[in-house]
Amino acid sequence: MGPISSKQYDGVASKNQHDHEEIRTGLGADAIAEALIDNLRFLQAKLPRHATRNDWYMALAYTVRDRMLDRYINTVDAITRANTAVKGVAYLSAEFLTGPHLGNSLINLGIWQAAQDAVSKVGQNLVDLLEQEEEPGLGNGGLGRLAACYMDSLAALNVPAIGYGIRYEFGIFDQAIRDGWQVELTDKWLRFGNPWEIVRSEVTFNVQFGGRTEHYCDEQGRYRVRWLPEKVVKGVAYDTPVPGYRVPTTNLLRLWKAEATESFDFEAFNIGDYYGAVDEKIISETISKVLYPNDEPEAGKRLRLAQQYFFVSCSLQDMIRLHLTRGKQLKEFHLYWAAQLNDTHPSIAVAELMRLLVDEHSVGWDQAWAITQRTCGYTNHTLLAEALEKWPLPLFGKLLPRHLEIIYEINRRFLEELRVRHPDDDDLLRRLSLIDEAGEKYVRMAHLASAGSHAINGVAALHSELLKQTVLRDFYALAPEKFFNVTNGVTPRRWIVLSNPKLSALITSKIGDRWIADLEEELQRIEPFAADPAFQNDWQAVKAENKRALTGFIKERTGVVVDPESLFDIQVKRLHEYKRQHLNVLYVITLYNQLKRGLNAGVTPRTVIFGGKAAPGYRIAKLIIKLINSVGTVINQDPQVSKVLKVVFMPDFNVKNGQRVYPAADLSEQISTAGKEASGTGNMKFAMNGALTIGTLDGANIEIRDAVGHENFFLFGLTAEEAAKVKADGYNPRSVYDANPELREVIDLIDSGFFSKGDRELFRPLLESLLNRDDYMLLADYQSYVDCQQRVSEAYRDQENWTRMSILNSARVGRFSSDRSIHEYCRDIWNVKPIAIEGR
Ligand code: F58
Repeated sequence: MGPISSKQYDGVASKNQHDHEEIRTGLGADAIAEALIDNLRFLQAKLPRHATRNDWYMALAYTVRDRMLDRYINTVDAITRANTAVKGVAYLSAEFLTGPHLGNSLINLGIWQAAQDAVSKVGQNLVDLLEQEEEPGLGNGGLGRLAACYMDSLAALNVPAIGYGIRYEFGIFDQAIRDGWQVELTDKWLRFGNPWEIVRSEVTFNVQFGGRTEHYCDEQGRYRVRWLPEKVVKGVAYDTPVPGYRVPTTNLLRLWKAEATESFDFEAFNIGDYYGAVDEKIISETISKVLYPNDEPEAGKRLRLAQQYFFVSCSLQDMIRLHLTRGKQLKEFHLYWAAQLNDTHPSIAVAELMRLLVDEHSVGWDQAWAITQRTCGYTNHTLLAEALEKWPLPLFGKLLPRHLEIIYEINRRFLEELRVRHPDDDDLLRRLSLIDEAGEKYVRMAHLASAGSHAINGVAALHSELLKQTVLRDFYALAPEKFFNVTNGVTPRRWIVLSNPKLSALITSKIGDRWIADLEEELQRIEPFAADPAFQNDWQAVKAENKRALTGFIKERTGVVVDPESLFDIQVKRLHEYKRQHLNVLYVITLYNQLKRGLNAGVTPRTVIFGGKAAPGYRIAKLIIKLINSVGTVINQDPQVSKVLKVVFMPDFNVKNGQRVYPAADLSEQISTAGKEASGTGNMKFAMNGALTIGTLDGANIEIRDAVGHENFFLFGLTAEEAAKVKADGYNPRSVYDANPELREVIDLIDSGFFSKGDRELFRPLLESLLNRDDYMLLADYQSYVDCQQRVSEAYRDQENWTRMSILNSARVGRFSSDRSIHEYCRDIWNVKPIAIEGR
């Protein structure tokens, strides 16, 4: 079939050259092109000549979705027909930060080229259509993105899985920068519809809230509890297929939308209260309205607890329904389902599964508890004390009265057992209790998750160790066999193949393309080329090309013109004091001062790029953004230094922008205070794309450094242990300031109002916090960081050696593929095996 002119199709239904099925499932360019026209006509009611670019994007999305749904059906069929028990994973997460679906789906289905050809047959361009997609920002940062990488890897490894979460109507806010300050704009991602999901109007569950409980004896004389809720909300399933890379398996991301059980309260309506009748609907629907944009939880947000319970209850009811429709018994529930709790946000699952089993399905308490523990696993993502979720008891009891009773009962039995083992240790009991009774009473969600799970894991080796020594120390002493480490990973499909096609082609030209499905084993095969001049040249050319592309993007989004030949020094991540973006700023000002003093002979030109959102209520984080922009304005406009130093803040860092950023980096900033960053995952994305890291011994940095070789990593700063010791010995940041003239000059320059048009008040809160408390020990690490940056500058001047190190970084970080992480979860925690599916 030749190229299809849109004229040929105008006014004519697509000819039946292929049978209907081929249009919906065919993977060749012709079938795809026909499907585009077909979808445009029958799903979108448009003629090609009237179609906008967005219409074509939608047509392509529907076309791709059809192919994935076909595979999904085969996956389900394989599971239901298997003659042995097939255990599936339920990944419970309040956040899934998937990023745009189109490009990733084309790669995983293996139809990129065919789609490109089909799209050009209809006179469109694939790159333009990819640009159209509005990303679902249903997560805050690393935790939500990790869930998305894990969904990709589960499918790639043929592990049956459902990702369960919330279909927020508004995801993480869009960030704009006005006058250097962050401004938040609502994320209206569903504005033009979402072609990737299908609504399952028949898959709905009721979720109860509030009210009271009644205890009674049933006909058989058994003690029972009835929950008489004040309110019932309906959860409706919205499914997005998740295709595995070049395998038949296609899993589901099932997100719940909240709806009112009755759209009208007819009683209110009948007595003429029209608005009152609609009110109820509005209250119900607020549950899935908006993602909380906080980077740390705040106690006391009733709606957030309601969101958590809402999606967990729908998900567990759904799992039980699937289990029973497959004809299985509830006593074997844990043999068919592994439920992973992505942090404590879904930890109410422990109490809810108990409630469903005991109250709704009449399973005895002990058996229900055994099932619950065997089903659940808990992943912790933070050690920050302020980030550990706890709910004020009165709030909890009012919203979930039955669950509070269940938690009391779990706690009573738990403490009883403990008392037998440790009869005289009341303090231990107080520390382990699911209820914090020190002052105002709270339900401790990490304790509920730990008690109710058979496995507890941290997300990097250091983090898992610190977990055992600090926040979960008592739980570790009690049951050390429950503790695991699973170091995070990221999917190479999105973070190399999709975002860095040129590097992918170069790697494939040397070692074939097996690395995409087996990064850990295969990627190291490029190592022998690290010192090969021709390969180095090609490697450099790819990086240069990616940097030029980012240069254009920066110009478009910020107006700043940067030098693509300078060292691209990048820090992109959520804004948080522990991540220390302001330490980076202190260095930038140090460099500026050096340049002003005329120390620019042989300088390495640098472009320092920042990106990341601050929680809307986090004042100091927002002030750091303002500081970055203020420093940038002064430096970028200073003719004496701006040729060799530029500072840019890229607004609205998200998945889509990440895909442009990681491939263009020379230097990856991973500079958190040691002991504070649980793992980090951006660090892995940078290294895979050939950036060298400047970093502390924190989170997965430690493992990355061990993997790439210590000589290929720029290390600085105190270790977690040293930092703890310095603090314990009475850390005094002001004495560091007093003793270091270069640091003093930097702080004094900010203090003088030099970057704030003479306003000496603006940055005072930041400086005061640094000089008086410095909780995150920036001043303690300052000199070590500056010295290390100096080593970076020198190293970059030897381009041949830098390129060799860059290649070695990529070659040696294969183990940070999320495929490896998922393999470990399957083996150590879930006891889940891949399924065999016949098919494409
Ligand atoms: C992040 N946590 C960790 N939390 O900070 C990071 O080190 C780790 O690599 C990543 O998880 C994946 O394990 C994180 O992103 C959140 O975004 C939560 C959102 C909801 C409120 C509490 C924080």
